[in-house]
Amino acid sequence: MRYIFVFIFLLFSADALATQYFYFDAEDEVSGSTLPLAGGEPANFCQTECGGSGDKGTVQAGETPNGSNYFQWLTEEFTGTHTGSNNAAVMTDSAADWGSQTMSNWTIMNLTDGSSCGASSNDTTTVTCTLSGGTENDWDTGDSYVIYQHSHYTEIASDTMPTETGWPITLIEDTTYYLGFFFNYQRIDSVDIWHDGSSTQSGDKGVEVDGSGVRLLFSFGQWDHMSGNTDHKYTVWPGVLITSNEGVTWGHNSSGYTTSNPIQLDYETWYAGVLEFTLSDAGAGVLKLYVNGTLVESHTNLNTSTGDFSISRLTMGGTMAQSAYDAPKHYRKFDSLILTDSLTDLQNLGLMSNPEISPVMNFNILSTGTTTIGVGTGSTTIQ
Ligand SMILES: [Ca+2]
Ligand SMILES: [Ca+2]
Ligand SMILES: [Ca+2]
Repeated sequence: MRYIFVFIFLLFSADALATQYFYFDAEDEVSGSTLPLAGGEPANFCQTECGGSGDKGTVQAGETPNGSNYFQWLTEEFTGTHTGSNNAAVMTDSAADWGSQTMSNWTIMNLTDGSSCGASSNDTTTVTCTLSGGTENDWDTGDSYVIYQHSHYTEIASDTMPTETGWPITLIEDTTYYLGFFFNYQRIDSVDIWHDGSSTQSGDKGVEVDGSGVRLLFSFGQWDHMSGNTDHKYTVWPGVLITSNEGVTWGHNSSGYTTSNPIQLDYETWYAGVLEFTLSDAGAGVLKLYVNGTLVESHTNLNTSTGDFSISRLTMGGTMAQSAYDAPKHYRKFDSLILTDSLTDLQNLGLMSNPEISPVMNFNILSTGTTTIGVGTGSTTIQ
């Protein structure tokens, strides 16, 4: 892996040099390994330890815009039949093996009855929740079910985990920062991950920059602030979620994209995503979203912070496909996750261009002059 934390601004001549606050490209991890936790690592991916559920993220080798490794989550989906008695409130599947899963809020659908609910508890073979919306709202012997994962909430460099060197990061008001990454959502058996069409909101929280006074989102799926997606497509959008500017999403407004014409993305395809932002509690904040270097959405004069400009973590995999929370099992791949103040870093990493057309084979081309700590063993020296 490569983790980079930078605390020192170096000055050569009159040039202020870039600061990479965090960078992870998975190159030094063993394929198949679980994303690292605290304990000898300068950063962690804190998932079930931080209230997340589902299988943990793993490093994988394969086709990626950056080097030969990427990291991914494989979400869960369970199907079967109720093997308990008729008119039961608790669903039982004696063939199930859910001992290691905590299904809090996971969606359970009784496909026979037409009812559904969010799980309140489960053990190895049973799930408890209160069915509604169906003909009987209970479980009869032989009723078929499907269970969808609610989230895979993951904190990167959580301040709740021990020995997290370098976090929280204190950012500077009115300074431009960039969160960038490659992403690729891969379906299984060509089953679309999110709903499409009109009025079928189906959105992920996505990747976030979080602190006590900051919460900025790069979200995925379909969102009712914009027109529904074309069949087999999804879209992305930025958002601000803080108390003084709560729950703000808008709609695409740049490069020909509009609320009625949102950018349409394909599954099984790598994209470069960038969230450009400045923090302000005086109405001077900026939030911009780019896909493959194309500005899709741009907003200014925002309150993007409550006045606390520190970033305590990046998060990934909050709620999926809300509000039905019914995303079928799928892969979600990422690479080159970076938080930087340098547009040059993004350009060098290929995060401002189309990775399917011009893949970046050189993954060690961050901008020069930085001081780094916490670089994983085996990493090539950063220039
Ligand atoms: Ca990589
Ligand atoms: Ca019944
Ligand atoms: Ca569809």
